[in-house]
Amino acid sequence: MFSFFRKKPPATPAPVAAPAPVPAAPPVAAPAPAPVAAAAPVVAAPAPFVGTPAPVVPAPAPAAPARSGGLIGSALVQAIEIPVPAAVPAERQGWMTRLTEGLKKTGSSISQVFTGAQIDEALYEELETALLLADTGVPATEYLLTEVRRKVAATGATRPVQAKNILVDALTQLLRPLEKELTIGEFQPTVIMVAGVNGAGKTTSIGKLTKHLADDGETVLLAAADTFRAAAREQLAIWADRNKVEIVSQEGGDPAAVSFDAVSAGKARGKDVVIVDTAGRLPTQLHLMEELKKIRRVVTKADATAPHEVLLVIDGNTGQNALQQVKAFDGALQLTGLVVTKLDGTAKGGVLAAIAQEKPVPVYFIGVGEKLEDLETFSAREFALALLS
Ligand SMILES: Nc1nc2c(ncn2[C@@H]2O[C@H](COP(=O)(O)OP(=O)(O)O)[C@@H](O)[C@H]2O)c(=O)[nH]1
Ligand SMILES: [Mg+2]
Repeated sequence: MFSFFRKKPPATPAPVAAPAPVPAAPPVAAPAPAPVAAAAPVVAAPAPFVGTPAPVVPAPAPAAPARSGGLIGSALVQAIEIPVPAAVPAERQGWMTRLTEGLKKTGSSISQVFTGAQIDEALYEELETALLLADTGVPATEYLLTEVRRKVAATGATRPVQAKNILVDALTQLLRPLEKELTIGEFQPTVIMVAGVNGAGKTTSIGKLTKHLADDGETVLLAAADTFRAAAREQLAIWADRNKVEIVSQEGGDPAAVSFDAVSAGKARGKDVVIVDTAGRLPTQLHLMEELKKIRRVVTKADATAPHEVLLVIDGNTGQNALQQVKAFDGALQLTGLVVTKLDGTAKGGVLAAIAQEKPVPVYFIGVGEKLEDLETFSAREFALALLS
C-alpha cells in the first residue's frame, strides 16, 4: 500500500537544548532540495514523457500526409500522448484516475490549447488565457509561458503536443518544491494543528488522516478545539468513534484550554499523534486570528517542541483567494503544510502553481471527494499530468 505518511524514529534525545520553538524555522523555502529526491518513489521511474520532451517529436508524424488539419491533427495528438496510467505506479492508478476526473474541467481547457496544427503566437496567447482562467495567477503564468517558449526554441519543437509535454515538465518542476511527506514519530506525540476557513474540509481531512494513522497502528488523540458549534464537536466525535481513538472535547470551552488539555493528555498517555481541530475563520477576522495564535502558543506551553505541524486546509474552489489565505494564515501561524481539498467539482487546480510560485508551503495532501480514498499524498508529476490530461 502506498504510504500516507512517513514514520520516523524519535530524534536524538536532546532537542530540548534549542530554546527557539521548532516551528519558527522557515518551512517554506527550505524543503526544495530534499523533497525532490524524497518524492521520487511517488512518481517512480519517469516514463520518457516528462524528463525529455524531445523524443516525443519524431514518432508518428509521417503517418498521415496531412489531409486537412482538424481530425487528423487531434488523432495524432491522442496517439502521441503517453497514457497517463502508464506514468504512475500501479498502486496510484486508481487515485490518478480520480484526480484526473476531478480536474477534468480545467485540464481539458488547458490541453485544448494544444490541439491545433502548429506552435504560434495564437497558441501562446490561448495558453496564457487558459492558465489565468485556471487560477494560476500572473507570476506563475508568466513563468510557465517563458519556460515553454524557451524550451520550444531550445528543442526546435514545432508541434503543439511537444509544447504540451514541455508544459507538463515545466509545471512539474514548478510544483516539485511543494512535495513533502508528513512525518510522524520524531516527537511523541507529534502534535498537528489544523486551521482554515469554514467548510474548507478541516474536520473531514482530520478524520481521513486519523483513519490512515489508526490503521497503521498509531495511537491518536483528537482535540475538538472548534468549540463554537456543537455540531462541529459531534462531527469530530463521530470520526473519533469510527476510528476508535480518544477525543478531548468540552462544551463551549475555550479552544486554547481544550488544546492545552489535549496536548497534555497526549503526552501523559503516550499517544503517537495529537490533532487539534480548530474552528473555521477568515483571515480578515482579526480577533479570531489572534485566538488561533493563542491556541498555538498554548500548545507550545503544554509541549515545548509543539506544534510540530501547522496545517492550513484550503478549498480548491476558492481559486486565487486560496493564495491569500495561505499568506495570511502563514503570517499568523507559520504554516508547515497545506491540505488542498475539493479539487473535484469546479476547482481549478492552477492555484497550486500560484502557491508554488508565490508562497511555496508544502502540500501534504490533496482531496478530490468526500470518501476516505479521495484524500491522498501530493505528487507534482501526477498533478501536472492530471491537470493537463
Ligand atoms: N467534494 C468534496 N467535498 C469535500 C472534500 N473535503 C471535504 N468535503 C466536504 O466539505 C464539507 C465541509 O467539510 P468539513 O470537514 O466539515 O469542513 P470544516 O468546516 O473545514 O471542518 C463536508 O460536507 C465535506 O464532506 C473534497 O475533497 N471534495
Ligand atoms: Mg470542522
